[in-house]
Amino acid sequence: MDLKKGFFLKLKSSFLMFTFFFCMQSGALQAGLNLEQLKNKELIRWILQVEQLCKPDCIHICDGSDEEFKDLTAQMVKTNTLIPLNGELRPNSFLSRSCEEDVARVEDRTFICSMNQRDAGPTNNWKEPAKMRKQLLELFEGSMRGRTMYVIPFSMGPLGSSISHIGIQITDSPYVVASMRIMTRMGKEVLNVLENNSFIPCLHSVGVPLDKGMVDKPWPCNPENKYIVHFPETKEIWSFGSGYGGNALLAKKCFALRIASKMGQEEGWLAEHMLIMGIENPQGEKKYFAAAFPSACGKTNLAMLKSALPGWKITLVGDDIAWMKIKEDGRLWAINPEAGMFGVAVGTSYASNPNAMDTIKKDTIFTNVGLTKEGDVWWEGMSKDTPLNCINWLGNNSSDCLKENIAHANARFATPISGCPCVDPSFDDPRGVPISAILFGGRRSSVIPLVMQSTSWQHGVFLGTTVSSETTAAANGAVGKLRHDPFAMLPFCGYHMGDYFAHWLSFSNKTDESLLPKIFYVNWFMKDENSQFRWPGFRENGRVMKWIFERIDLKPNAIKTPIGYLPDEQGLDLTHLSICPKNLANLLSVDVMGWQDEVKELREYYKIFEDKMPQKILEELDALEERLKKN
Ligand code: SAT
Ligand code: MN
Repeated sequence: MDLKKGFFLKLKSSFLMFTFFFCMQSGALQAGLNLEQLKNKELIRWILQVEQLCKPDCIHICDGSDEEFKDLTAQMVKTNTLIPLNGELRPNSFLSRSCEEDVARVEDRTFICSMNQRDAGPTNNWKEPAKMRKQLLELFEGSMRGRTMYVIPFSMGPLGSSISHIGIQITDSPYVVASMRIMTRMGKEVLNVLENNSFIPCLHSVGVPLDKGMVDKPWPCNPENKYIVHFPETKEIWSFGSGYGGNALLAKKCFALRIASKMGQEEGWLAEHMLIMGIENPQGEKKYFAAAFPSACGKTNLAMLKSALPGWKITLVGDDIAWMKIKEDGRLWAINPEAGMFGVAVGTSYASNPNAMDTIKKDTIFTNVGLTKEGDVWWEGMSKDTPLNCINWLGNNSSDCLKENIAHANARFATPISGCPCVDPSFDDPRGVPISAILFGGRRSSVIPLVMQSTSWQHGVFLGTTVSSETTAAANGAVGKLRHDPFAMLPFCGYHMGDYFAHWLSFSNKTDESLLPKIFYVNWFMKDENSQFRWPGFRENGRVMKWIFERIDLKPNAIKTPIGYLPDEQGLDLTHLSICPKNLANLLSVDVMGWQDEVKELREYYKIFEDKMPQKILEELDALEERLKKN
């Protein structure tokens, strides 16, 4: 890591020791690890430089222990940042209510500060790195006054995996520390692995210094000055002003997607916005699928599906992010870099996702959901009736404020994957799992059929570029607006999206194409004239998974159409499913006019990528247009 390019000065070791003793003398270091136990000089330097800049009252280096989590959460209960839930109903679980202006990712405040604007591409906000650094330095100057500065060592992926990487987040938010303990493999063991290896520095401040006499808020944040900034060349993350989700838990979208996608491009691997699931047929044969859907489109539900088809078993490796690499056997292997799920609460129920409901029975931090009078949580869609006298996410009694929702639409639960009843036995395997199928999907009320298969890797990559979806509450802004979201990576690709498409195409040169996963496109969200979903969804999606599973085994249960392979008449297992024939026909046919409009729309959209748009993708578009004409 070349810190000189940033604001960091190389400090002499004598100065380091002086600062260290100074902290000790003044009682600035709290329990946890101390600087002397850190072996990585680069890390010690960085910690002290950040301390000089942000001027916290004390430093706490997290060891990741249960005691530490207990102390932290007890302290946050005292400051009203956390509300402990009824221990009999939901042991070791807490509710947090964010500030009203800090409820989702802020895409318009998210920047990719590459040296050249062209490298950030047309889909990212950009600012000259030197200017952005200057601005950030001013903001971070003294930003942690009156607060504790936490140092969080974390591993993305199983410790010791050749696909894993280490990050260090510095933050002044204890809520972020507790959440990172759930979401990542965090603590002492990570430092042992780190030794003198490199790490991704992730600096975060809520941006609210506490001067003498000031009383802290339960959820401090700085809505006027939010900055989520990535420096892809120096691999640094700086986040200021927000305490929520992907803005503040920097391991997640900032590191595991934006920075890691750039690392993947440089080093020949993939960092993707994808769930990873195991799927076993009644004969006990098992495969792994990865699936990309935009935020809040049901990745968590699909990743732990209880299939409606008897004997089919689905197991969870990851619900949001996959890191994938070609191994010596020529196949694409994946790990889930995360250790927890940050799932959408609203709509989660025993009907939609029983495994998630069982996972969040304990050890969970809920944010922006309702609080029942029994001290439990509630949100819209959890059960049919709203509980009486529920306190909504704003802290108001729901019977006094009938117009307000109980939970915010982007309310979340942070919960450990290890607590999920259907966690895959290979979840923690450093080797990862071999991927047989890649699925793309979005929220599309028309045109895109229930399921289709690409005819080649190149055609599959083309399908990835065509993903568009109706926007959700996961990011600030309008909900339900159709937008292009290639590979479900629009807000998460850390470099030029045209180069990203080319990177995907290059995988067919890295190995024998027959060893690469087969690529599919699914859409559960097609609607009829009355805005009712044509496909029942949820457990019935297991039927689509079965078709995909069998296609990988080359079962000839498909017909070739201009858009790709679709299930033939016997293709989809519809045993005991009641669905009207008209709906089924719509779900499994080619809407030629709709696709012709889609082609026109894509041709326009691709123009934003200028000469970085790979020729092979344009050829796929031309070929699709030709096939549609002949139909
Ligand atoms: O980015 S978050 O983790 O806050 C939520 C999402 O977009 O999936
Ligand atoms: Mn996501």
